[in-house]
Amino acid sequence: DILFWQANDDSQEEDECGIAHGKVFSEFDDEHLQKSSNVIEQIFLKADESFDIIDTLEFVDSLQKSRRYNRYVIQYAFEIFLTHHSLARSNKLKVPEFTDAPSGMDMSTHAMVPPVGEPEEIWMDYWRHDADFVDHHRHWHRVYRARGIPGTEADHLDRQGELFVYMHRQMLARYNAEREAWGLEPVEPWEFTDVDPLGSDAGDEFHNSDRNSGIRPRPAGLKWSMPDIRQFQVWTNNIRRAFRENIIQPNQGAQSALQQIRLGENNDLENPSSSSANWVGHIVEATSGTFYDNYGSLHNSGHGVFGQLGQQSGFSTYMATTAHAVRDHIFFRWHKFIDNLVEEYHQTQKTELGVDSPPVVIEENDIIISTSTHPPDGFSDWNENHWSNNNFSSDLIETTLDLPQRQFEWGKLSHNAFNYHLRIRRRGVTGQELRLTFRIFICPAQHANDRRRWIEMDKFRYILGAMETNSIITRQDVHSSVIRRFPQDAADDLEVPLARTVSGFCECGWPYNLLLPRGKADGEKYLIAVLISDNSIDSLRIRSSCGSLSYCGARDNKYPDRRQMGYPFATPISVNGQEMSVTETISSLDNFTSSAFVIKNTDRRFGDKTHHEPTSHLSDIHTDIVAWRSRSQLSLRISDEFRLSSWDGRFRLLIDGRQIIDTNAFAETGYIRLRLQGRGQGRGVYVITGVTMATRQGQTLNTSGEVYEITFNDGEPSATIPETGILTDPIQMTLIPQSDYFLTFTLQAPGVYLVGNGDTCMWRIANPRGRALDEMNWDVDEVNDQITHTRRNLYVVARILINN
Ligand SMILES: [Cu+2]
Repeated sequence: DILFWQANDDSQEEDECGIAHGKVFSEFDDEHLQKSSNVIEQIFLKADESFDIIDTLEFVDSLQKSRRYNRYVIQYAFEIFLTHHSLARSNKLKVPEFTDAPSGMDMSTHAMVPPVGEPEEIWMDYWRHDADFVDHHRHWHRVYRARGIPGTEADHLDRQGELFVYMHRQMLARYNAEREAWGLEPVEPWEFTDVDPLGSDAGDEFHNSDRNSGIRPRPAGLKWSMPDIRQFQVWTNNIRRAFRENIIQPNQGAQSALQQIRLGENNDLENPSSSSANWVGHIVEATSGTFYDNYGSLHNSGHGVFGQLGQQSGFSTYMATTAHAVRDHIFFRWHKFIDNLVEEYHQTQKTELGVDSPPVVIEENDIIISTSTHPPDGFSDWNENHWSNNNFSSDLIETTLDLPQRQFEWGKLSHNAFNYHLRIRRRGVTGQELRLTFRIFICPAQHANDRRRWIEMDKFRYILGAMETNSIITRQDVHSSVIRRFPQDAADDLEVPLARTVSGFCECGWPYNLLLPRGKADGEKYLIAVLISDNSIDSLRIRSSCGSLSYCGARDNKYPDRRQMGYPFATPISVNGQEMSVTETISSLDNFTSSAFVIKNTDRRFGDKTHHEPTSHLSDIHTDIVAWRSRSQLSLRISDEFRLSSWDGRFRLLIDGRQIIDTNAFAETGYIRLRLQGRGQGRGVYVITGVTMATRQGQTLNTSGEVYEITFNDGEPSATIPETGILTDPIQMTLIPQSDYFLTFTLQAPGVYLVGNGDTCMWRIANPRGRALDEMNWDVDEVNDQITHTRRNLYVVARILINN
């Protein structure tokens, strides 16, 4: 209950930690972070003192009900407690997942258009809004909280700065792979003076949910303020100077222990937490406040600027919170800027691959990616000192893009289960056990020489016995080190003796369903690369049996891989001192190889319409417009009051066919009537004109077939609609269940408030599960008189569409 508690208080009064009650708490806001620390400490203190979980929960509950603190702060602090405190872990408490199924609004109210014609940014929405992906990012920031965890000494976890950079860099690699499959350009870095023409909108289902109150769509076309731009330029220049001079300056007057940090000096594998890569991450994210004077809080503050763009006080956009930031395409542009900045430093470094190689050989024919759990016949045939057969190829791996499965999703990508079959042979004589680290990556084939396009897929330890000359290894996708693993899959993992269950970090990791990029409808060529390194140097030891080793480390442990994160692609590569491209490196090393395979996607979201251009048959009025674009101008939460839409013009309202259950009544009478209701500006009436109704054309935003003109008061083409609502003249048409309709009209009032009634029908903007509002209790009898037996039969989930 604590995490879902609604204060029903959106007041802008300050609470005791100085954040207004109705305000969305932002982990990217340095002030908010510091203020939340006090609440986190109170909860940790209570848990430490009582060591009683019930006491602690009651304490949090009373703290929340006392309303001394902003509810989001309490919820955030409580999540930190669940993630990090041993009392929560030993009681197997964890942050619950939001697993609600999508409501009936999903696709149709999101007004999705099939991906045809020129690629559009919105085609990627299924990926950005994937609930498991959103959770991954949110949970990572709970585990790796900037400003540290009470009871631990440092203000950050082991190698947090480095992991921050690496985890987000991998998100970008995957994002670009996904974009490319749609024909979209790779993500552009944000520049401070840019203006985003698109904005961002998570849709009605998201914004109608009480859970997201306080969060608003990000408007298009807004600029950063000049003071912000100047401030960010100063910070960026100071960071560049630190890279150039190899010195990071702490704040003036920092404790004496904090000297300036010399970059480029501490890159030895014995002490990776003091590596330059880690320090660079710390100052860019601003994990700790120690360097704030010179470098600010570059990454976090950027989130803050986007979070406040065009918002009234008390509201913010997705970017303000780690729980939702990835929904906004601007997140990736911002992170591309951050990543490019860090890359400026990485460019000055080298990763030497000619040394430390274990004496093993793996070649192109020794890697298969396959849907079968067994390697093909002959794969293991061995002839004294070499493999007998080399004619193997990988299977075609299929992905599917389907309808949404969880709340706020726009689609769901998944892939066939697959396995890696690998074979290695020893170079030289037997007699010594070899401890090896396998690292598996994929990359769109055409980008093989762009280090930052390689996607980590797996990393595991393997021991080649002292007398073994060769070995076959099969590894399942569900055991991947990057994913958040399903507990039931831990048991048969190769590494079970090395794993241990540490709750708390189990929720951390890349979602399994997104392990593979989508690929193209007609197949897309990828490379899979395997690098085998020396585990006695890497020290890949203990791992959590469920959380992701690559992204979450292991609780209470050092990060379990001493190599620079992203190894071997973290920096430019050299082999025996000579700089080489990725493909040159692969062909020059025995312990590094690649092989091709194909990913092919089926899009099931639009039935067979995916590959057809929509015929532009639409538009009863605007024949020059080929499609309607959805806008959520009315997606403001309207659960308990009227809200101003601030729009006028021509609109289109969807009548969702799945909500039309029983049309016997229509068939009997042969006509329908619509009831229109709402409130004009200043609680007045509003005027509506040019009203038509027609069948929706497939899943498009167009209409087809007969257009029914709708009149009022015995033939008037327009109507003045009072707050109490009016009915249209009878319309001679029959509604067919499962068939969608559009009501199209011109709204002449500049701004109108709309609200509906849960029981009957008509204009409805609120939550489709229905919440009748007392003050709006319609005269049901009157409605029943007019539209016999239609209660609950016709149900309009309103998505107002505006032409564009
Ligand atoms: Cu992040």
